[in-house]
Amino acid sequence: MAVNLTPQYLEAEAEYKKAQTPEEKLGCLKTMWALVPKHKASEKLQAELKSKIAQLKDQIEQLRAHPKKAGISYKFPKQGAGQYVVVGAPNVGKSRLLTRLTRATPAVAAYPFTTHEPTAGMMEWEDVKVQLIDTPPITADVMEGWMSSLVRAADAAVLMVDLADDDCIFAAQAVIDRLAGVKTVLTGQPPDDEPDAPIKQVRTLLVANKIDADGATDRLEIVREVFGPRFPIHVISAEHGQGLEELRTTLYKSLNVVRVYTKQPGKPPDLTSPYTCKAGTTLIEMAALVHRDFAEKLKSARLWGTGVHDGQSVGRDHVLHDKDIVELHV
Ligand SMILES: Nc1nc2c(ncn2[C@@H]2O[C@H](COP(=O)(O)OP(=O)(O)OP(=O)(O)O)[C@@H](O)[C@H]2O)c(=O)[nH]1
Ligand SMILES: [Mg+2]
Repeated sequence: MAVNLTPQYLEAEAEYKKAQTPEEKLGCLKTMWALVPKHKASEKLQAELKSKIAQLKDQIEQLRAHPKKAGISYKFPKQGAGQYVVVGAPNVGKSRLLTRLTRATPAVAAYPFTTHEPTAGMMEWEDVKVQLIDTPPITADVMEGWMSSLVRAADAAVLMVDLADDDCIFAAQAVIDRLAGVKTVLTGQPPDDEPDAPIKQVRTLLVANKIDADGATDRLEIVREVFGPRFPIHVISAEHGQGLEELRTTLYKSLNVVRVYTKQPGKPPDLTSPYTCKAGTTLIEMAALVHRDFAEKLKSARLWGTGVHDGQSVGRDHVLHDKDIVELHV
């Protein structure tokens, strides 16, 4: 059944797309709501309009109640081995993922636009922690102004896709496009970091969620076809747990960091809390993480781990590997 939208509706929609302020947008949406044919074929469109109207009313109310919040931005100091920002269309399961992998408790609900503010949580993996940030949804029409800086500041992103949704490809592409519009490009394999580049490329893992849903395997095939060449894809059911333990490992490993343990001379190593450094970190760079004076004062170091004899003396430029144990002498 076709929706059969009237020319008046299409005109109102064109105005909506041009609208700049939340008030203008709300005005257009109300006109569209009045003009949308109310029958079975347009139910999905009606639901979308309703949720956009509710979201905008909310936004306008918040701006009125907290006028200073207009220029709001969120900063999450990095903690643990690295920071992922979780982005996606409405209702894809971003908040559910946080509740499954961390102790954070963002609201989860069966309707879109549940999350309005970011929430951070720490995910445990073996003896390290990785920081995850849940965010509000992004659509072609709606994206919080502070989202781009949050995404740019993260070490990497998770782009979540809803395998229960027939429109999941378009919804995910809208997220990619909106962020690209503010010079934040989600990419599977970014080039080496160029801190001053105007366009920021953010390493991204695509997480296809709700594999338990009816028809999910068919949609996954299309997701792989469209996005497979651009992003690594990991399949889960956040609700039921499928693929979550593997996801923990993938999230840690994709950060491309190594764990290094320290030991005092004559004592056993401290295996409880490793330092995490970028792969390729040298001994002297790691020593500076332990104490800023160590970079200057370091006289020698012994190492237990990959490619050395136990307790071998190593130089300042020795590159460290995962699970190396170092004894720093100052
Ligand atoms: N069947 C199924 N449902 C899921 C899965 N993950 C999440 N859901 C459901 O999807 C709905 C949306 O989940 P949320 O975590 O609130 O989604 P969100 O992406 O945070 O939504 P917004 O905050 O609106 O952007 C909830 O009803 C969840 O219970 C899943 O793996 N399978
Ligand atoms: Mg949410």
